[in-house]
Amino acid sequence: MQVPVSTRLNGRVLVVTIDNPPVNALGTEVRHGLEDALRQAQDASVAAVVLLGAGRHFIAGADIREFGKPPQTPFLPDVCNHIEACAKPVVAALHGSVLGGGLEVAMAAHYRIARTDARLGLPEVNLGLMPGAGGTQRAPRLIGAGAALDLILSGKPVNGARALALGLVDRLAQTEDLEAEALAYANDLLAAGGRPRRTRDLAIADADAARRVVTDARATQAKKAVGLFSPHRIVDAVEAAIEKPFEEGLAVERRLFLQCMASPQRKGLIHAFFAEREVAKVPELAGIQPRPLERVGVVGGGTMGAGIAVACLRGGFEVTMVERDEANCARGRQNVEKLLAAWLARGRISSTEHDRLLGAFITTTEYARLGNADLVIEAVFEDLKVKQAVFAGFDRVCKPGAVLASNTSYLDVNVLAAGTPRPADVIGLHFFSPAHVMKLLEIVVADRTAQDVVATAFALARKLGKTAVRAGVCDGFIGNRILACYRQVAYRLIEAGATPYAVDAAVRHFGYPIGPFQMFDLAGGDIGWAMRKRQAATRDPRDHYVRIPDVLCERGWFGQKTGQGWYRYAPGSRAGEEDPEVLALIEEERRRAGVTPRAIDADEILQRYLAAMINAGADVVNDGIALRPLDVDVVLMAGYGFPRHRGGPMAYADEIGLPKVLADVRRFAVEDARFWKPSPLLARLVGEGRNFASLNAAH
Ligand code: 3H9
Repeated sequence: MQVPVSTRLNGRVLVVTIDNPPVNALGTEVRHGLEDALRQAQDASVAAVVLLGAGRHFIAGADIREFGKPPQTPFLPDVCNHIEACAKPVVAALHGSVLGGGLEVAMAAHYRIARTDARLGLPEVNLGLMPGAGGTQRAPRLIGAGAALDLILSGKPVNGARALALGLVDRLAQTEDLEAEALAYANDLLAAGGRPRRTRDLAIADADAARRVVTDARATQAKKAVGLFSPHRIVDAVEAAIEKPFEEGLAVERRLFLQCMASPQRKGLIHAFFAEREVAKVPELAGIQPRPLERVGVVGGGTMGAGIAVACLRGGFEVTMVERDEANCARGRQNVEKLLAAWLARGRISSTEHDRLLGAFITTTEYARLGNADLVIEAVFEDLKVKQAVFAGFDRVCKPGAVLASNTSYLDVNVLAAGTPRPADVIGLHFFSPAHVMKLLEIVVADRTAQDVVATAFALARKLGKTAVRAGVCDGFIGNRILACYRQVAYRLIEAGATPYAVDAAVRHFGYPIGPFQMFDLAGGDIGWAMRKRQAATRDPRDHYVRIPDVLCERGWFGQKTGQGWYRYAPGSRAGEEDPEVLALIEEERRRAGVTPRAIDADEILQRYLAAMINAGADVVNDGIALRPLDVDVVLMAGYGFPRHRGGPMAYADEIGLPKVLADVRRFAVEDARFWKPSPLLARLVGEGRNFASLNAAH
């Protein structure tokens, strides 16, 4: 059996190595191992201790998999206190991730040496938590209350050089050999008669300034972290570091940490963390090697094509963009240059990087230039005929084995594949706009797509830093198919009596950054209108159809780009104002449809909106379009703004209970059984007393 903590005496220095792959998380065995090592350090032969992490990281934090289970001794705060209490100097040698509990261990050590590329941070807030092993008490003592609050509230790590400047570490390693340098540091300390230097004994610099920092942070979080639990507890804990003796501060931290641990937000965020990693594990791809991938071709230089090109350039690929004529080539190039220039201006890339990326970019009108591409992506107008013409071009010029991808958001990838003599190479890559920013990529696997093509798409996503989710073929795949359902509910709600502003407010209150009507205004109403017009001929006349969005579009009110949509926009402003004219139009349309408006409160708005979303999510899983409920969660969180702290709609449904969701759907079905059809999967799970998580676990 592997020992997660080993010790070895080097001269008079006890080298303690934590080796708990993949990230040296501080699980129970590691905590026991550290306690044993500290006992060994009491031996007279030991004069100093060096703490090291084996592999790529020092320690990435507490073991998140243990959260929510009965806690096991020894507890991490006690282990940290014991490290700090050690009578011999303890040096922490830091590389890779030094996160959460890992940084808390390091701060409890007496001295710290780090590699410049180490990543030191307290990211607990991203998991709905706060540092719980002394971090809120030791960080302000080491680096001051302001820097500590920045580190803990942002959750963002700093590198070794920044950590040195902050006073979080004492020395930077000058060579690759961190162990040798840490040993040398320990021996230097011993030679100079160095004693343990305990963080707990440090006074917080300028307590009055620290108090002002806390007051400011509290005010900022009151605005920024509305509805979130842990950020406010973090400010309270840092305040305790200033106002109370160390032991009392630790007790405050412990109490608040346990409150965070018990909150549903912690559950939701940790589900999000694991779900985002789980989506990359597609069972059918085990052991399948991706195809080689170096050169990418993009057809279409509009907003989408340019965003995809920039994402691919940043991912390290050479990109050839094809447009139909010189004018469009120039426009495509300009679009790409604009995005790169914006990154440069914001410091996201250096000027060297900017020039390198542009150097890897070619525009051309000749399809033949795609001949050496390993992957081609079409990002042309969302029309089957247009896309089929592009695929015919691919057939002519692409080398055998090239992956042929469509960035369609709705169209049938099977039909596109059937139109080429190489259907096994065809796949859907549904990027989200703006494609160089949005994290989500739906990988749409058609019936005849080869498995190594799917593996190549996942490899591409990894290189682009995107969260990829496998989706099957259907109208809208995972995300847009579900969106189509809850968008309908939003329209029905305003027809029935709610205002768009009340719907948006309720959805924002739930945790979305913006409401659906704000989203429609942002995306532009014309696209959905065009689609509704296309679908009009095939729409079942028995389906209830809400005409209100069409009425707005008929007036040319497409949203932000026309200055008027569901909201009214002052010239140059993106902040919409409520518009009495829109309310009058809605009123008129209700009269025309014979609807007597009724009062609908925020609870009902959310019940309907979320029930439609969850029910559609269950259908998507039931039909095999999504592999698991967690895939639906990731799509809606990464691409559609569903609040992460609620863990996605399926995890949220588990939280409120599937019987309640099913009862809601059945209750609404009494009014309109054609729209509200309980998902067979939802009904089956309720019948079996199971939840969506049980399906995630079954994979
Ligand atoms: C904390 O410390 C609380 C304390 O203050 C108080 C306690 C009392 N535990 O991300 P990757 C797994 S809270 C368990 O793909 P990368 C991960 O699931 C913690 N498992 O690799 C994956 O497993 P699998 C504060 C963990 O190289 C594998 O490791 N710390 C943990 O892209 C590889 O992960 C954090 O929030 C963990 N802590 O990124 C840090 N971390 O292979 C969270 C990872 O089965 N971790 N795993 O799918 C990270 O940010 C990234 O994992 C890291 C590596 C940057 C370290």
